[in-house]
Amino acid sequence: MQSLLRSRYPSTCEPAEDPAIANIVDTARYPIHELDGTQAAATIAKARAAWETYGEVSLPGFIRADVRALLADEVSGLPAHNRRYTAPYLARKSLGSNASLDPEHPLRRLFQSDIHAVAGDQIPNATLLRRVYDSPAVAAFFARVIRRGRLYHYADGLQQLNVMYLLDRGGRSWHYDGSDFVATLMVQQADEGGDFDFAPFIRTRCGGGGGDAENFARVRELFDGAYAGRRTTRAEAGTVQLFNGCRSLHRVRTAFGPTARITAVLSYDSNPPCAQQLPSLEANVRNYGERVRDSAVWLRAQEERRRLCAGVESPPPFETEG
Ligand SMILES: O=C(O)CCC(=O)C(=O)O
Repeated sequence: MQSLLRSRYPSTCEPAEDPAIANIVDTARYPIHELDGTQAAATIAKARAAWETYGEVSLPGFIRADVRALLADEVSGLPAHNRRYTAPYLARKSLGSNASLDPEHPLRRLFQSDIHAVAGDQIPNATLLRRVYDSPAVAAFFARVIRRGRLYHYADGLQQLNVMYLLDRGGRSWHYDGSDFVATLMVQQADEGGDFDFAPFIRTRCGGGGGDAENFARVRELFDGAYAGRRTTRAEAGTVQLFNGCRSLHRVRTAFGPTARITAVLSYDSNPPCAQQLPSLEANVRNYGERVRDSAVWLRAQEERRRLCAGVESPPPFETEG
């Protein structure tokens, strides 16, 4: 069983050359190995403009066309946890009971989700997907676009890299993410449907916290199909999307057909590993199933974190929002 935190911890994403990544990433289109060159400057400027306006950047053709089928093949059929639930878009305890609200209030609406999540420890090391996630050149490029000095791998081995399957009639309902930056890679698109809808910066701050910041009137418009700010994308395989999901409400529409919609979610953090806030055991059990509680995987990760972060005050675990 591989370590949850993986052996590179804590010096992940060190700026470094990674010429072999050109076998996977289309570096002619995205010159991630020459970030200070003229072509990279133009690519980064365009991406930054989208990031700042919409909290979203699509990078079509980021993965080379000749490796896409292999990449998909390597991450197809991995052991996954089926998350199937009906819930309001926000289920935060701090907002209190929804029962007394106006029946038309957005918190009273219920939405269905049906997705299959592969946790990071189930994704083999020898996959092209891992090469992309582990690449310091890729992380450095993303950091430039979103104006972070540096990005580190997320130190929770279950959440750092995920694969999500949407099978026929699967979908993911409206939700926010717990972090302000995630990179999603479209591995394989569904035959039909599977469009990504989002409402850029519809809430005023990450975490919301109820009250004015949630902008419930606008969310109600969104759910009624009357919100003018909604945007929709439908990525082709090989596209990377950078997304700020903690202020922008988003969903994946129902996918149809025998071809699974497969995305990979690559998680990074601006803080070094020992300063990162990691998910609680309960949050991981919800995301990846009871095996997390029952196996040695979680205990070993906690032990490793205690050892590596001895003497560093790490933030307490949190309950994920997404
Ligand atoms: O699969 C996608 O395109 C987006 C997934 C998503 O909503 C999320 O990771 O929060």
